[in-house]
Amino acid sequence: MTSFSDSVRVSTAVTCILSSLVGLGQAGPSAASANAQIAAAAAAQGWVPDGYYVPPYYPAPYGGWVDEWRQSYTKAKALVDSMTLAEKTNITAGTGIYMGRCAGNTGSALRVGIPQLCLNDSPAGVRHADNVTAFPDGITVGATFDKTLMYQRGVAIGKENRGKGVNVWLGPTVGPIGRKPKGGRNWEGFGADPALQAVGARETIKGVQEQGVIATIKHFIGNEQEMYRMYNPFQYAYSSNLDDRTMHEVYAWPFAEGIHAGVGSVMMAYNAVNGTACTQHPYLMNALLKDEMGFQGFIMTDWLAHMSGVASAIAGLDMDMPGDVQIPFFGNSYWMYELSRSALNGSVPMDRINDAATRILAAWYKMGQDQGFPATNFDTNSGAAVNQLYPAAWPFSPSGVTNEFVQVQADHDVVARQISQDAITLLKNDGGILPLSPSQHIKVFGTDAQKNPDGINSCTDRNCNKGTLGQGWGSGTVDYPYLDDPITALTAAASNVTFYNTDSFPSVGQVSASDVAIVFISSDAGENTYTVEGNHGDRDASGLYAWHNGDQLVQDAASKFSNVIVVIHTVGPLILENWIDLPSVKAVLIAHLPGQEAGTSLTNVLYGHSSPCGHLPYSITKQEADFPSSVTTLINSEFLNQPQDTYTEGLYIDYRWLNKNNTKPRYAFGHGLSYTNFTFTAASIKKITQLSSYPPTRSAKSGIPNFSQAIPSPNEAVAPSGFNSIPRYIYSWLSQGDANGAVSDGKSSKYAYPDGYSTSQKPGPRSGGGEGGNPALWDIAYNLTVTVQNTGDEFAGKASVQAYLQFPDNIGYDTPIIQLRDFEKTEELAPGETTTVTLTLTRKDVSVWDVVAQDWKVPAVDGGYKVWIGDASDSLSIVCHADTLKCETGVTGPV
Ligand SMILES: *[C@@H]1O[C@H](CO)[C@@H](O)[C@H](O)[C@H]1NC(C)=O
Ligand SMILES: *[C@@H]1O[C@H](CO)[C@@H](O)[C@H](O)[C@H]1NC(C)=O
Ligand SMILES: *[C@@H]1O[C@H](CO)[C@@H](O)[C@H](O)[C@H]1NC(C)=O
Ligand SMILES: *[C@@H]1O[C@H](CO)[C@@H](O)[C@H](O)[C@H]1NC(C)=O
Ligand SMILES: *[C@@H]1O[C@H](CO)[C@@H](O)[C@H](O)[C@H]1NC(C)=O
Ligand SMILES: *[C@@H]1O[C@H](CO)[C@@H](O)[C@H](O)[C@H]1NC(C)=O
Ligand SMILES: *[C@@H]1O[C@H](CO)[C@@H](O)[C@H](O)[C@H]1NC(C)=O
Ligand SMILES: *[C@@H]1O[C@H](CO)[C@@H](O)[C@H](O)[C@H]1NC(C)=O
Ligand SMILES: CC(=O)N[C@H]1CO[C@H](CO)[C@@H](O)[C@@H]1O
Repeated sequence: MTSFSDSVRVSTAVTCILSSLVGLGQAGPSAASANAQIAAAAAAQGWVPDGYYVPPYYPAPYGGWVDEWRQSYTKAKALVDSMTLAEKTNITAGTGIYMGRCAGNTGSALRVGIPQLCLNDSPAGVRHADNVTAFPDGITVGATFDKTLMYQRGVAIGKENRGKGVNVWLGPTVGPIGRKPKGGRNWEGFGADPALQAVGARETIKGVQEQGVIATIKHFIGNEQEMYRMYNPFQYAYSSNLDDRTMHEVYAWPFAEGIHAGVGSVMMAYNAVNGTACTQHPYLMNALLKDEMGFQGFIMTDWLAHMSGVASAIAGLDMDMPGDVQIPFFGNSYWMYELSRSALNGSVPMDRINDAATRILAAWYKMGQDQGFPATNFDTNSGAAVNQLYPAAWPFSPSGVTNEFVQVQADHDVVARQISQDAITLLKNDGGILPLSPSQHIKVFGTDAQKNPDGINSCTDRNCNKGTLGQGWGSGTVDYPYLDDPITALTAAASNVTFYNTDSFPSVGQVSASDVAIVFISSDAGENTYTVEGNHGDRDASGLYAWHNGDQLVQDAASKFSNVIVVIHTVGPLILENWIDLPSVKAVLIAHLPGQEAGTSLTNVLYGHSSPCGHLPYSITKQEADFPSSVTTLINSEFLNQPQDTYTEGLYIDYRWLNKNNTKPRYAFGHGLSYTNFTFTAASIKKITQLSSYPPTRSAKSGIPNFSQAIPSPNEAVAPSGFNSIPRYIYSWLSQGDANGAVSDGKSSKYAYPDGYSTSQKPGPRSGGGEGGNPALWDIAYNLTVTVQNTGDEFAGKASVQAYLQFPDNIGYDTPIIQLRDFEKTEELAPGETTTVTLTLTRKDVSVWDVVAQDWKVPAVDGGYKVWIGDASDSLSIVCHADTLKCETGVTGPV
């Protein structure tokens, strides 16, 4: 087992597979339909609560009717028209896990110039690669509330992926949105708010795709916890049950924004929604993504989440990743050769396959990948220069060059460090203890202050919490090129530092009143692939308390020192009540997940080279139970039944819930202190577009491709004679006998299509019409400006300006009291310096989803909307009125 044992990466991968294999299932065509039936059974069995159902929606809408994509579609369709059936089905699926250099590798169509496409994680950079940057995680980026930094990180991530030859980058993550504070992968995304996620996704996608790399917005949708997210033959994935309005106004909102930004691909989640697996969900793919949101790119599965052949194809799936059935390594697939069979037997209409192939190639053309795109030059399966090329073909894999060690970091450490620094969120600073002076004597406590002594990458996919916590764990990670840890930076910044590398409070001898203790604590989470210290991805064991007895460490330090500063590296909210009010706990900073730049970014803030300017991308409550049990409870497995995760809290996640329930958090969403003070004055609101109740009528789809329906000759699916295949590699070919047999199957029997199945293309819903939805939804309705001044006299700093919308009363819709709609970060303002910030509200921002009309409705045109402006959701001192177009300053906020 050389290739497996000499590579850390592959051995992890094996762990990953093993965990997905918790049981064994059969592969091949019978399994395909069996799985589809199983999924359908969930609803039929009555496991899904009353009222939740999957509306049929067929056929899969074609792409190609949006102007921005027209040229790419024309090229793509022309190419697809010249391809054989086996070429088309080769590019719509992967060749099998560990059957190529990247996390996913599509089949090629070299005859017509289409290479294999490399699909690779992670939302924070290039996973399993050398000479790359380990960028700060999404939650850290969200905490900057800085659109420019979000964009610049996207640019850098795009450049690194391009430099390594990654065609399709598997990010950004906006689902999970962060509904459950204990959810395992919330840190991959930008924070527990649809607008914050939407802006994070949009800016990231722009930055990445401008480099010619296809971005993938994921995971659609309802993957709000890690445990029981995946189907296996013994266990159903949980079903996220959510109503139409909650879907539109909360969970789909960031996806719509990403699609509006032109994202090239969408990844479907592992779990089910309303009882049906996302990867074969006709309403999610055909209705929401492709028709209503006008998505023009391609939809892929999450890894090993493919459940069925025909059912997933007609439900709108375009790409099966990494190509295998749920049990990999045997060379079995629901697509590839089975999709060729399904085409020949007539079960998957040929125009569906033409559309899927065209969507993939259109994205490829749109990013300019037909010209000068670098070939993949690294290998996620091995760090060696030469190794087995197809580890899953062991022991038959040929060897070859696996890594060329291309250096792609450039100066990306600069933006990475800036983000880590600007994310640092100062929660408390009693007596102005911060910033410190270099001459102060510092005692540092906690193993989180120093990098993992076993090696920064010693835990594969960061599946341990040892040393400085710079990233969560799982597929959302990047191997560190280095880790600038806090203790190194502190030692460099201060003249007298003593480090106690322990999480149990040590004997410290005599402490003087002026001594400062800095205590490092952490809380980790990640993907369900790994269990870390009893946490199964989600924080099910630790709950919302610091790991490694960190809360005790703080209390012990506070009993000895009168000046305690707490630095927290965390994936999300923690309960701080055990120590937050202790008089000696003077300052608390959340440094989030800083990636490789954990040290200097922190000391720059601690020593006042920069004022902290991060803001909380979630609320920190006093107790977990301040949220409803629907979000505090992690769904458990159910023997033989499908676990149900029903979103009874509806629109009311995070601060929306707390405000509705009049519960004061410890620190509100958006909170973050500075070393200086800012005033917000001279606010104004201007009406930009006169709205109507509903958006103007969408235009009809024009110029949609005329895809051929004709079933090709069976010969198009047969391998050329003498083709030398790699064992267990997944190909799109059938034997001549099977190909001929498929044609006769199609004549003698018919696939049992679901109710509501149809093959005639529809005009599309009234709420659609462009990428993301009706283009008028992005019309600017109101502009607001506010003057920001740094009124301090010592420190420069950046101000966060946040705009929260309050709908008018009596509109007939229950709406959250306030909802974040836009935000801006100022440049660094010197003491006394002033700037003007503009915020915008689009038509969509002032709309609710009308479930009856199935459209976005402005419930009170020119009505009494209030736009609250401030620097946190509970610090809103300006209100602007959409009806009178006047603003007031110095007011008391709404919550
Ligand atoms: C889930 O069921 C609700 C009905 O309660 C329906 O409105 C919604 O569209 C369904 N969502 C999906 C994605 O099927
Ligand atoms: C499918 O892709 C594989 C991998 O690149 C390649 O070997 C094979 O020839 C392709 N099949 C067709 C029909 O082009
Ligand atoms: C066509 O092939 C697919 C894939 O094997 C299978 O699921 C489907 O039932 C077949 N249809 C017919 C009519 O035989
Ligand atoms: C560092 O500070 C400690 C007190 O905290 C003091 O005892 C020690 O002498 C100092 N070391 C130096 C080199 O100044
Ligand atoms: C509000 O929160 C309190 C305290 O957690 C709880 O007892 C109460 O049931 C909540 N009210 C609502 C309407 O959810
Ligand atoms: C900011 O203003 C508040 C109240 O006006 C004041 O108490 C505080 O000291 C000021 N902080 C700074 C850093 O200037
Ligand atoms: C669409 O293609 C079919 C053949 O596949 C052809 O008969 C028909 O005229 C075409 N329609 C248009 C509008 O090009
Ligand atoms: C509204 O604000 C946007 C964003 O700053 C700006 O591009 C636009 O020109 C403004 N429109 C008007 C009429 O001021
Ligand atoms: C310039 C540079 O950092 N090169 C590194 C690329 O990755 C290899 C393998 O990790 C290192 O050995 C090189 O030092």
